Amino acid sequence: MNKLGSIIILFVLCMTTAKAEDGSRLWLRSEMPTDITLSIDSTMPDDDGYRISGKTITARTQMGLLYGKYALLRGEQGESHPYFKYRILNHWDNLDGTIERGYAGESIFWSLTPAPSPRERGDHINKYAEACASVGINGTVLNNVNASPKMLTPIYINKVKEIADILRPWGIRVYLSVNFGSPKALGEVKTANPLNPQVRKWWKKKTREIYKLIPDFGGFLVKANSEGQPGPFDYGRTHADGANMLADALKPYGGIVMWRSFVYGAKHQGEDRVKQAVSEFAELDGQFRDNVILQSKNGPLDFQPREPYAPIFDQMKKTPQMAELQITQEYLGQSKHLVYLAPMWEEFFGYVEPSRLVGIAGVANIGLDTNWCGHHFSQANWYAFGRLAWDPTLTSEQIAKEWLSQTFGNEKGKMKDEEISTVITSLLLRSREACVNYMMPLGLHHIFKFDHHMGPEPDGFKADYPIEWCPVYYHRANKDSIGVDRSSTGTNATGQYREPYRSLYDNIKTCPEEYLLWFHRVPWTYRMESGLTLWDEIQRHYNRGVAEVDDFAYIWQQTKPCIDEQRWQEVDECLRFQQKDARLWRDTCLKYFGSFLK
Ligand code: GCW
Repeated sequence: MNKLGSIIILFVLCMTTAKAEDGSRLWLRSEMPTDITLSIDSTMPDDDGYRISGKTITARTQMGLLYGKYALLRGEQGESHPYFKYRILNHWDNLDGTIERGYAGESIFWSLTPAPSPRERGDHINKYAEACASVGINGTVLNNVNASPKMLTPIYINKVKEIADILRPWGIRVYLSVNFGSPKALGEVKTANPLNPQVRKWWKKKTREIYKLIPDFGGFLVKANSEGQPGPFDYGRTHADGANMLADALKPYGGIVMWRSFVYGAKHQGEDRVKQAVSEFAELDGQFRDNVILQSKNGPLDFQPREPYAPIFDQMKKTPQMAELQITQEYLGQSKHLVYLAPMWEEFFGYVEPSRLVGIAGVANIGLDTNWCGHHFSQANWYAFGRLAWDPTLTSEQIAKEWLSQTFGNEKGKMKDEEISTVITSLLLRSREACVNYMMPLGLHHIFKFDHHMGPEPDGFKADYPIEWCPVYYHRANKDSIGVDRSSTGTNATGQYREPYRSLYDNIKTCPEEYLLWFHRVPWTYRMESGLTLWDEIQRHYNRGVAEVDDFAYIWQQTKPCIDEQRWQEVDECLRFQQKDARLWRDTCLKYFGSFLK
């Protein structure tokens, strides 16, 4: 058959399978086989793992059987066990229904008055829970780390119970972010000093009240003395004093405290921001209770498209640690850009071995939008987070393929056209590097527009705000050079890393170019590996980023016959926006940086 003939047949095949789809079913569109055999084997390892042979699923627990069913659906055979004990979503949802850094509509849990109760939202929450369970997520923090003290009032604790009851059959425990100042803010004690007996008593009582309603409650997540949140420093106490007080209250029930290391501008104000977490926490290593876990963002700054790993993972030797990844794309085009994040997380695990962590937290990208995540392809990031939390050795490619076939394949998870599946997979895999290139190549960082973080503002400077919120602080471009000297001749941020990275990053000759301007201040005329000057290389990266997005848009055109109409259109619109936005990034940044070279 000639090529045209086969294209026509392919087209017809694809058309016959295309049905109206709006993304609301996520990756859960495949039919569960009816002839599955389930069996319990109490000799299996003591976790929620499973073994699949043909259509027989064996597990030690009921949850293992459930996880096994979804694994069977994605074509798995053999035995699999969860790598991390804690696989937790962090929702930055506010009690009025808004979501901090949420780009997919309002909260699925909370809403402004007249508030539908979680029970009325039950179907939705149930579907959410199924999606989480299908990839092995086993915990969820229901509210923003910038937490309202109201969260701990009886009316809200009752709502938490309703949500917990819906999530429980899916193996998902609820956790809450708590405001450290709660006892004082609620007017029940005059202080929130963690060593004050009244305060300690208040937290014990509150914790008892929660466990009475929710016996399997998971514990607390805390952002303290960071970005204006209250904390133990307010009373001259340490992070350990604060975390241990909460840990003591939770201990009798088996609960944990996840204490965040995302801090700057408090105790070490004026120090290079990327060094401050280690400065605040390293001296406390060994002082935390055993049910405290330190939760740190993957990079030392703030969820940038590319950051070196956070050296706090090297410095805390005795404290259990969790990594916090951001699924919602605050700095990666939000719900408008197609950026698949698994390659970024895979890169992180290449530096911070999963064996050093007890858990993974992911800042959720979920809201009430019909397709849950704003962009149809942002669903892939929710999926990938769960899969990596279960098994961090999975490759981005494998996860992309699984997600794609379940999300865009037929009801049996088969893509009609393997070639289309291959090109979309490669698009997904290229998308994060493309974003780095058109936004901030070669180690540039945080040159985002103020506050909302969508779009470029490399010249950003506002005298009224902390300097760490101003883009110019992060590149310091002038007529001679650009970048921040964080080597031993500068802020010595490199000194916080373990070897071999300390030496590798410290020396401009050995520092990987992708981190060059993060760690070094470099003359515009510096010769890069390519032989180009730094300035020419910067331009090349920005242009490459734009060309990549153009290619994604072109590829998407080719997929039209194989993708259902609504989703195809919506993705197409987003890609057109992304093309424009990539140009905006390139043109704004090159114009600004170029102005120093005139
Ligand atoms: O940089 C920031 C985000 C804030 C967020 C903070 C954090 C929840 O822009 O919106 O607050 O990180 O992680 O605490």
